[in-house]
Amino acid sequence: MRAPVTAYVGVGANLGDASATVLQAVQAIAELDGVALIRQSSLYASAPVDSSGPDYINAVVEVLTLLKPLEMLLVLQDIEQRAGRVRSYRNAPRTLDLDLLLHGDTHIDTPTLTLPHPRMWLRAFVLNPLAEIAPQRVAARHLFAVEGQRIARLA
Ligand code: PH2
Ligand code: MG
Ligand code: MG
Repeated sequence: MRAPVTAYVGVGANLGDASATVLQAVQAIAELDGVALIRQSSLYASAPVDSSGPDYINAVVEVLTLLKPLEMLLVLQDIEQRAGRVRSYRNAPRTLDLDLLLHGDTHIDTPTLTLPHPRMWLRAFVLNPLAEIAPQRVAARHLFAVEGQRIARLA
């Protein structure tokens, strides 16, 4: 038997009805075999970072998962595909982006997956929702470093 591991997934969208897409994605994550949804952050509206188009809607979820990191990546990519994600170019506007941020204490660096997510500490749209649901995982200095990025928690 595999032991369940706590993992965090970043959810983002900035095309179409982004809020509805993010909420549907959270639901799809909750319904995955071997994955239990533990917490979900509020939705946040954030200015595109190294990207273009309308503001993003972002959220972070905490799950307990029996899946290994690469298995998680595949099921998350499957949810992206089902939401109509088209992979055109890096950081292109997208209907749905699901990023595996943390998977237990896993540290890996491969062409397909790097954990922890290599840019998560630079992004308010990840750190603010993560700090809402898992404050112990976000150092104050990291939050401080992204204070200049425009982001608003939605009601
Ligand atoms: N995702 C990106 C690039 N830029 N900016 C915001 N505000 N939110 C995102 O989710 C986002 C981004 C690449 O995945
Ligand atoms: Mg991303
Ligand atoms: Mg991604």
